[in-house]
Amino acid sequence: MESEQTLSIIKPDGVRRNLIGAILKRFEENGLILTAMKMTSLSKSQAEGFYAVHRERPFFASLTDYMSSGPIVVSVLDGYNAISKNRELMGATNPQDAAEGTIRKDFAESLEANTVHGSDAPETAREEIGFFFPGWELIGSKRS
Ligand code: IDP
Ligand code: MG
Repeated sequence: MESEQTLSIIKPDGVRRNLIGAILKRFEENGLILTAMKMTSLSKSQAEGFYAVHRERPFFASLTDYMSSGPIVVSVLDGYNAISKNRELMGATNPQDAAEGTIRKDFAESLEANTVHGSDAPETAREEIGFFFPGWELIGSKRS
């Protein structure tokens, strides 16, 4: 089975409410392997770059203000079907629609402050990992 990589972000609301450990535990308990990780923060213009795909959306200004409002924890998760596995653990974008037991159902504050980000496809995962991590910070297959 070929493993896949995805990018996870614990958003400012998650870090602010001391949820880093609780969220990382869910990844580990569900077989996703952390192969890069750091706490950092985004400037407004970095947040605009990261979410450029949403620049025409009405929530873009507010979303990028929020994403640059405090520290975030960024990780690379490795595993079989890691992209969809992570999306499954996260739950639906709107926490009101998220399934029981998902991160967003259990922790999200609102549709915007929904605690976690996860890449949605292999190409975006590659781009998003490259946005945050230079190659030498990626542990990859050396981890296990
Ligand atoms: P995703 O994070 O589940 O992939 P996207 O549609 O890619 O969802 O949206 C990116 C982020 O933008 C969401 O996680 C959420 O923080 C925010 N967002 C999405 N839709 C809305 C909205 O209608 N109002 C406010 N914020 C939104
Ligand atoms: Mg998305």
